[in-house]
Amino acid sequence: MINIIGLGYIGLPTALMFATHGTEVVGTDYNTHLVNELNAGRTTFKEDGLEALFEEALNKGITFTTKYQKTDIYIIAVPTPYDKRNKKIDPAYVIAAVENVLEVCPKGACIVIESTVPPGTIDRYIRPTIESKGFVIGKDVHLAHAPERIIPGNMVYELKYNSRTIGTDSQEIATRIKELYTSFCQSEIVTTDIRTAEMTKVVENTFRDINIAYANELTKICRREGMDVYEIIRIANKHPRVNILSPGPGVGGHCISVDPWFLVGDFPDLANLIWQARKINDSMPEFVLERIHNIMKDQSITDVGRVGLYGLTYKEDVDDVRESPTLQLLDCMTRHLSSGLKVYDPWVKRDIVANQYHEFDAFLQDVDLVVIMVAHSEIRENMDKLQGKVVLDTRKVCELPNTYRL
Ligand code: SAJ
Repeated sequence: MINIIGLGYIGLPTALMFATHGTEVVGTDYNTHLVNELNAGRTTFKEDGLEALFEEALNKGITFTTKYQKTDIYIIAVPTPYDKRNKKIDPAYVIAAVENVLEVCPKGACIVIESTVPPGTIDRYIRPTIESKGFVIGKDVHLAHAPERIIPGNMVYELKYNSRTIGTDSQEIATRIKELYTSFCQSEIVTTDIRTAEMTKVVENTFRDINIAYANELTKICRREGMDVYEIIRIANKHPRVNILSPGPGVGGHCISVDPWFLVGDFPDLANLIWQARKINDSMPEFVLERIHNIMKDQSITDVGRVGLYGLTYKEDVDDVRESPTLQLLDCMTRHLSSGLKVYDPWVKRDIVANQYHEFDAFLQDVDLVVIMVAHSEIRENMDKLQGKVVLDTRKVCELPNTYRL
């Protein structure tokens, strides 16, 4: 049996994957409401293929509780909240989870940390926590770091088919944990030491951030020169060794926009490119605002209340708004002491900003300029509803007349 601690975006699908591939699983979360929902047969967020996997896992006997279990393997996938002001994550939940495990685990148990943590966190916080409780690492308990790599929107597929990294202190534990993940992971599982696993995960997300920053910087250059950045990237990407990502209104989410700061924070004198990339991507919401301003002048739209932002989440077809470019843009407007933009997102049911709509048609009725911030399937499948509107399309999904690009 394994005990998965933390049943959020990563912990839940991972627990379900283990449960449907021959491992007995108990999922633990301190949130009673979430545990009750799962026990009542309801998933707690939307994700392609999750419902079916959940059904199958329930049939295979997965259970959910708020209590930590006595077992040999613990997988910790708790959140690592991010503090925007000092660009640091708070490892308190990971530390608390480890402490709770130590209260119940038998001798020789293995604690696998899946949560993404800044390089060095396990040495700096987790080992001292364990040792301060009188446990000897490598004898009483073992440690492993198996950072997740799945992309929201395609998690179920990627759990099976992405390669994984497992960091441990010994080959024996590496073999034991690798065998466990092999039950469902059909791709290569690389074993290494814990610090390398921590660093590799952050390096992967930083690489993507830098690539997107390149696309965004090209967008600004092409805008000034009156050139089509999308056409340039499309052609450049035909080169066998070039693969530039897509420009956009900014980089959001809890991963790509956060992880590079770990390197900037720890190596301020060395992480120059990484820092510049962050600055470029963080400047994009302001660039979108400038574009809105120019288009309003161009189209003689004088009332900012007739401008609508489509999309509040950090990317398409997910309900996660963490660090979303739209929220960054609204924040930027508030700092410029103006507001009044209308906002709508089919994936965000609760009110989180001013002037937020919950009906697509009502939103469209009240605006003349629609800014596509997120290319949810809803708008891609209903593009004809934007006929007659002025559109600023930051995602290159709209081909209607009167469409502006970044
Ligand atoms: N974005 C662009 N242009 C692009 C691609 C993305 O502007 O060409 C924007 C998105 O709109 C979004 C942000 O970047 O605002 C991040 O989205 P994403 O889809 O690139 O990545 P995430 O944050 O959903 O997931 C990433 C993935 N990491 C990599 O691909 C290296 C995923 O595999 C990780 O598991 C995840 O971070 C994580 O949890 O660390």
